[in-house]
Amino acid sequence: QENLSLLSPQQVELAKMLLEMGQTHLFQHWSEPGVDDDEKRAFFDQIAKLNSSYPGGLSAYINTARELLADSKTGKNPYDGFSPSVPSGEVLTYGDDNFVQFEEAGIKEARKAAFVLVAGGLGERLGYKGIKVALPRETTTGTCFLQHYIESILALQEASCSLAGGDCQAEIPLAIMTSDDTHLRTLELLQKNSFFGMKPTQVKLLKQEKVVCLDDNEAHLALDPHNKYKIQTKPHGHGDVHSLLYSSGLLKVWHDAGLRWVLFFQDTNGLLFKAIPAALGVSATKQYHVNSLTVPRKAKEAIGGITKLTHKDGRTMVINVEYNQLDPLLRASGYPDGDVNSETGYSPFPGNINQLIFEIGPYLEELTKTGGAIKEFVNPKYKDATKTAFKSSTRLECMMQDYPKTLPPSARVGFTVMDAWLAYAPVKNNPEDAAKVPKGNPYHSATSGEMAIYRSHSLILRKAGVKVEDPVIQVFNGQEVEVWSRVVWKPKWALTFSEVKSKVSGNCSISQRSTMAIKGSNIALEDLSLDGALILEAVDGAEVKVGGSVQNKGWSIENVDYKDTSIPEEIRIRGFRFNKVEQLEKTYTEPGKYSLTP
Ligand code: UGB
Repeated sequence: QENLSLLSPQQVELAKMLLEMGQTHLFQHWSEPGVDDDEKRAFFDQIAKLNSSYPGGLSAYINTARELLADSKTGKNPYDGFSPSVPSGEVLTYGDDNFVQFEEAGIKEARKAAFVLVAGGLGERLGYKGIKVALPRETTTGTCFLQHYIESILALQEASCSLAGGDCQAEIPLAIMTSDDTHLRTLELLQKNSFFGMKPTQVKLLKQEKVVCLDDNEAHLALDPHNKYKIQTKPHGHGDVHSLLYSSGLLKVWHDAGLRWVLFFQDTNGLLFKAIPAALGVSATKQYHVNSLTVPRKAKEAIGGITKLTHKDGRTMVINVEYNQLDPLLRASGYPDGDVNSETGYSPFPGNINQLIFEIGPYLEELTKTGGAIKEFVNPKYKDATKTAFKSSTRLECMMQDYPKTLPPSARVGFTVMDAWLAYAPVKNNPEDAAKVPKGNPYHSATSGEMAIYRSHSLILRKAGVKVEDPVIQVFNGQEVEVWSRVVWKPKWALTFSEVKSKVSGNCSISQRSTMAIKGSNIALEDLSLDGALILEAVDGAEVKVGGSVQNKGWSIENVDYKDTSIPEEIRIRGFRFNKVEQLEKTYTEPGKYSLTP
């Protein structure tokens, strides 16, 4: 009470709210006025920030927490009354006519799209000390994830504009959700590299705030163990992206500028942009309000399963059921074996890769009603079976893919299934945990993430008629992987299957031990036989035709151990590095027509 005189009228209001919400304990240890006054003001600055960054404020947070904690204590199943079944979606086969048509439709729509990268996570499972978007997507060129994403968006922009007759001024916006853990380093990475070719005004960073921690089932806010004038906070999850897009006004700006789609993606999926054109084409053709990109999922794989849920009262929804909930849900609903593979070798429930495409109009309309709040959950670790005390403080969490949970049945929610080799290669697990993944399930490691890039490029070239030799099996950091020819190309060389086909002709072949990096847009391969390493770079305006036999000692692959700290972390987490013995390297710096036939 005596301390109230320190506070501004707004701070007094916040203090009253906390007392009304049963949070008296926060003030019990406060010293008399005149002592720790700065700390007390800082406490209210923090409260004000926490209050304004949560839709509905702290009182809404505490009320929701009490409800969810009570449900958790009684063991209430969040899927009570719902029974799961396998949904049907748009299943695409890479390279067939249907796929090519969707790709073309997607490229056409791309100039009306905005991209949102969620990159606020620390990547605890990976354990890498830097930010994940700064990791090389592959080490043949060393291009990091963020650079690759930006170059892909710029290539889409150009392809979409040239399809529109070349007279369009579209600049596809990119928003990046960061957190205190990643914000500065993400900004620095962009600034140091001139935004990787994007206009700085095209990129917006939205920082998510953490949410308050809770000490018990009554939702008493937890104090920081090291500072009695500070509330302990923890990340709220990637679901924050919706409230941030709304509260920042960015979604409205995009809507008012005539944009039609918003595409969400995660920090480390190096294959994603291979799947974007077709997936966007599906959204546009089927007029989906929500389209979620999926891949066949191995049972128990740590990705959610897209599931049709039918309630006893007749309601249905198609939604992601998180990996730790799918098995118990199935067991409780007449599938005694739970989450198991079917005769296809995969779970019947397609895997969520958190690549979501929303139509902006209906999305903005919905957020205007909800303020961007989405369904949350709580996951307290109890001390014992009485569920009365926690081992450590807990907090509410939310996931971006839960957005459709509150949509009316009239919303058009669909999903698109693509091959995992084309669309999904995340880097989430550290080498030790990856090596323990059950045989046959994907490792989701830096090793598998990079090898998947080479496999995907090799398979695409095969589809386009190039003879790419079979892979060999090798073990890196305890993980058995297929090693294909190390083929990579910049997004501006080709985004779609039609583009790849238009740049490859005659009899081309690539041996397994080969490396090929294409870093220019106008490089055509004609009757090329490659056995070694070939690195090609060309400025826009240089038209290069490459053919004949290229043979050299090439780049060999050396094993490295993830525990060997003399090797940079970015490399040793892969378990291999390249020994660049010999290569043919050509750089074309002037516009003009060239032919390379060694
Ligand atoms: N992220 C944030 O931006 N902020 C946060 O507070 C937390 C994360 P994880 P997760 O595709 O493999 C998801 O930790 O949550 C960003 C889906 O829920 O890598 O365990 C973070 O930077 C799951 O259904 O993944 O699992 C990263 O970019 C499945 O689809 C992204 O959010 C799985 O991803 C994901 O965070 C998958």
